[in-house]
Amino acid sequence: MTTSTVTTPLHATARELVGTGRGILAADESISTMSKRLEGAGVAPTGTNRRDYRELLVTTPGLADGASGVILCDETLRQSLTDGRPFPVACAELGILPGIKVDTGAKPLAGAPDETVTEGLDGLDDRLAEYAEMGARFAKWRAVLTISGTTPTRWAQAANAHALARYARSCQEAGLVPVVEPEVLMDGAHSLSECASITESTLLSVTRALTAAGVDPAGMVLKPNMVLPGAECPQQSSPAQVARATVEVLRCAVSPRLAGVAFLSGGQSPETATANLAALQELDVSWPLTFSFGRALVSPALEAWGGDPDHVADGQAALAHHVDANAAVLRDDRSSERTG
Ligand code: 5MM
Repeated sequence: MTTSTVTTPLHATARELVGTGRGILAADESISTMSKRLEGAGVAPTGTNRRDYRELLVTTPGLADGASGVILCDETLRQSLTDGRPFPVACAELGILPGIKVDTGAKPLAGAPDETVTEGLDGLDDRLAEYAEMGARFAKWRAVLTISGTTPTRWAQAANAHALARYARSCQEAGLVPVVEPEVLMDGAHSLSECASITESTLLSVTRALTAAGVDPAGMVLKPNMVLPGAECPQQSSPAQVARATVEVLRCAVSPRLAGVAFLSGGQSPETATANLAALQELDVSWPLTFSFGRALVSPALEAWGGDPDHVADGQAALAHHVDANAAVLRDDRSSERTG
């Protein structure tokens, strides 16, 4: 699977996700995370309200102009819009590739106090087959690494890389594009260079595991953190510094054949995430660099909606504003897609 240069349906889907001057909307919060966020906005955490909120997001007018795909969670993928269309069907009709989060969360890792390994491999092949049947075109799995005096340990990096690689290979065999998300959190007071060094060793470990698993880089998307100083670091960095540090790490740690890189926002404000994404476009790299933001896109929309049916349009306007702002800074690689 690794050496073919033939363009496959997986390559085409991956390029549609990341090579069309658009990005990915991450709306795959687990039931517990989404419930907490709804409660924070004064909305009751019911299945109906989670559904209404995701319907608001995916039916935002013009969303497909800036968003190539949307990541949903299992609950939403099985729900329907008020007009009766199942979410994956409606997304496809709206011009947005439906994706599905398939991990079952970060759980304590034996042998590594305070660290986690992301689980969800048990029964994964059967779930992927079902999701593909329901219309999902890509999948996502997130590993979480923390920077402290003692972490991440090599063991936590290796365990998470191994799981990401097994997940990615299973996705490709099921005909789904894997979005591989190893997130080094921005929590802490570490410097930009510490984040660079930890992100590099994390990505090298992921790349080695993907290669060992025979994952085709041209049929996958990498979803990493940008290289940033910790949120509590007194010395913050400019977008140009963040972009340079991020690209240096990517150049040494990931395959030049990746379909593309779609960054998570990781707790940055919407404005900072967009400014950093814009600075990244200025650098010469072999992959499209785009966004797969969650909070940096949806937080303003949730706040504007607040669970009030009369404010659906306000929520949609807030989402459209941030999706458009990010899409506007992207390079459009559609010409390379056409010439193949
Ligand atoms: C949307 O949040 C996703 C799911 O989180 P939980 O499973 O913990 O509820 C999360 O994986 C998200 O897709 C990424 O972290 C990117 O989101 P941000 O907000 O960092 O851009």
